[in-house]
Amino acid sequence: VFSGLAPQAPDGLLALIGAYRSDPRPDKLDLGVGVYRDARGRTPVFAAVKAAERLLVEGQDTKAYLGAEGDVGYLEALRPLVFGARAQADVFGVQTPGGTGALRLAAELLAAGRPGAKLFVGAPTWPNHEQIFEAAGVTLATYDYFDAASQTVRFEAMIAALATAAPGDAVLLQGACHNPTGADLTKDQWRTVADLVAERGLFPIIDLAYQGLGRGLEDDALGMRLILAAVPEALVAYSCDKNFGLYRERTGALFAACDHPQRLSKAGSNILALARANWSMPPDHGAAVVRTILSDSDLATMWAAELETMRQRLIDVRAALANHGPDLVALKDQNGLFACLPLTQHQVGRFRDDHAVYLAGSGRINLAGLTVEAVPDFIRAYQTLRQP
Ligand code: PLP
Ligand code: TYF
Repeated sequence: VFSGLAPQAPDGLLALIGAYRSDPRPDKLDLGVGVYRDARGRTPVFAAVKAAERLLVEGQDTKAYLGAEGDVGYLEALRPLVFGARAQADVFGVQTPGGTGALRLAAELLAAGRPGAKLFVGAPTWPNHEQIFEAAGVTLATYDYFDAASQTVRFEAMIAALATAAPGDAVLLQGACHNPTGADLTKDQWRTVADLVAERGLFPIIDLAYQGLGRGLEDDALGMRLILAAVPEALVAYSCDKNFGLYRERTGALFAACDHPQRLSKAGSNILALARANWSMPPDHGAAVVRTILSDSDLATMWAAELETMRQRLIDVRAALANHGPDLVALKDQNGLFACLPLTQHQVGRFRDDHAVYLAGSGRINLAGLTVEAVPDFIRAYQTLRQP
């Protein structure tokens, strides 16, 4: 068996962790993998998470199995956060190992429910999107999304590409804090996409992995809610790994929304069957932490304040970049951890070799790796590299 396998390249983003760690230069900057960092470069456990964990250590009286749907209280607690005031009877949820697990289930459900359908993904998008959907046998197509030179969403090209989709094709949309570009759709653009998706009978899959890190908890859900309001059925792949700082606890959820009860129940039973065939039951801890926080108003307030501090820090770094770099002004209107700089692979290599700045090969930077104080030096290096 093993000799029949082709060698596979390691994950380019995760490989940056090791490369950065083994660099001895003291002033090195890690702008690679998308984890939040505070101004001291740390990714601390939220105080609200620590408090919830203490409650769990004391109060949890069994480790017996839950069902394939995972922690039902967690799913109930997430619903108002994700869907707001929408009537929630028409949403089915299952806990998943991270947003990644949710995307994998979404991919398998799409392949099972609509064999041969194409999925339109943005160019660029998170590289794992392509791998996850292809691994489940889904055929991919792309829509243009972003132009790095002008730092703008290529909205007309996006709409033109989606207008070529056949009825029944699927489209993957990132709800907020677009990875890798930071460039989100405006409310009007979301409306236009919602109309188009509804009119052409496309099936939306929305990836919401950064709620609360962009414009705020409510605003970051707005685009997704506009899409859901426009279509008869959709999937939402959700992650709590960034907005609760739970990363390695692998805490996510897949939600299916449908205005037709029998169809929703069929989707739900298939999602549970796919979950059983993948991991049987999801890991408990992260979801238990989120449930504990969201069902305790003091802990929920504490969590929201911590998240808001993170969001503000990202805004401050964006403002500093926009102030110091004339060609980076657009970054202050973008959201979340990421921005995509117009750099070649060669320039990314020189950033690392000459300046000890680590970023993804695509030119993506994680803004949380910067401080406001480090911005002028960063911009100087960036401008040196960009000189012809
Ligand atoms: N979707 C996007 C756009 C992401 O950037 C990530 C990041 O990890 C995920 C999904 C998956 O999140 P998780 O770590 O919860 O699997
Ligand atoms: O894009 C990022 O950096 C985050 C973290 O295989 C990540 O989404 C990166 C690579 C990966 C899993 C998560």
